[in-house]
Amino acid sequence: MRTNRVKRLLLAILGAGLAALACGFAFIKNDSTGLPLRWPPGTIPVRIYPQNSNILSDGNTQASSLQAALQDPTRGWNRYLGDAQFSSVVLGIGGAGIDGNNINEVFFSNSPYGKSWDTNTLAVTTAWYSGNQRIEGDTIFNTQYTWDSYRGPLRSSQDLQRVALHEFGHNLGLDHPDDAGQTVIAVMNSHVSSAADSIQTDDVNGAQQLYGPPGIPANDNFSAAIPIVLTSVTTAWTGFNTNATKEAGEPNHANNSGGRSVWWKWTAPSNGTVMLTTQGSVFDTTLGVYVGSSVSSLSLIVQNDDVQSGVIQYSSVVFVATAGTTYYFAVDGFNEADGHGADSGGVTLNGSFTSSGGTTSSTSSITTTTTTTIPPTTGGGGGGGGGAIEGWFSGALALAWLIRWRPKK
Ligand SMILES: [Ca+2]
Ligand SMILES: [Ca+2]
Ligand SMILES: [Ca+2]
Ligand SMILES: [Zn+2]
Repeated sequence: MRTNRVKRLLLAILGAGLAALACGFAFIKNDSTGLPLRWPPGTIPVRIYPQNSNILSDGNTQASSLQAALQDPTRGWNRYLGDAQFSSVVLGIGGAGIDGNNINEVFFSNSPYGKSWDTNTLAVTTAWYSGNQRIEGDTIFNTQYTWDSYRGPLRSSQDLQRVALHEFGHNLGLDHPDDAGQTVIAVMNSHVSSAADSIQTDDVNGAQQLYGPPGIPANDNFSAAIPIVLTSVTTAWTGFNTNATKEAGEPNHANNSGGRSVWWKWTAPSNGTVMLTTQGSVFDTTLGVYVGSSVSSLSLIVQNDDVQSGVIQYSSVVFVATAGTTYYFAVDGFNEADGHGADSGGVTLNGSFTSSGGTTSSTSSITTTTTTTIPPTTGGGGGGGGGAIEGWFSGALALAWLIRWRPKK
């Protein structure tokens, strides 16, 4: 479901970063749905306005260093993204962007959109979104700092490419893992550091939850459903529906056209009750449970779109299983018919099974139950904790921006 256009501001802060162990990328989320924001599949256009054309320490210009952070085949974000790619053009030196014009612009300024820079802020990225979808992200670099381009330990001048990797990660929808209570080495941590001069594993994992890894998932087709074991213990299976497809004859799941379904299959070890949810998936899912031997001749057992319509957008079903019967579980993304197809990204499917003891299929009839409504135990998004968003709004600049952080239609 779409809601109002909203903007947030993300800051890159100058200072020493923390490096330790753990895992946990974080996302910029839609507060209403608890789900991450991301660009729709396809091209993410970016306009770059360099400050100058000087040759920097690593041989780059500002323009080529910024472009490398977006799309260099060994250093940029693009190589990790399964269904979206930055595409940049370099425009006039000294040019500036416009806030709220639905165009992604990268430029340098001593007063970003008329505001004063907060102390120690290197750069900002705006985060306009609508529903769960990013619609604009401008990145502005602080001209009060001297910008160079280099790897390794931090120097007195700032490493443009390192800060750009961070800011463009915000553009993709990533938040600060350290602000979310995580202790990982990541270019997305809130402070620039010597520990991460390039995209790190945690950064990649976060980006791929949103945009998937390159390629098509192995369980795209019904016939390639991944067999799973579910006895009595609550179990979770993960994957991606990025670049998945809808097959000819495939039913709509939860009465939505979808279009990026992935499949699992499970044979009931005994009679009993199964509960499935897609909680932890990073997008608005649909879920269907079927029996049948081909994708075009399935019998529906139970299906669900949202636990709470438009608010808690993961899916949850309960059904009574018969010993020896094979059930097919389809997870698809909700399709808003906005031209972007079904939502996609990291999928989590959780299952629990309560055996009623019988192992004899004394009846061939299948009992269905209605879907359940389960209160969320978290915001519903994967990775990272909540509460980080307010962390961006410290200091004078942030307060100024906070006033501008308004729904706009
Ligand atoms: Ca803009
Ligand atoms: Ca499929
Ligand atoms: Ca849903
Ligand atoms: Zn940041």
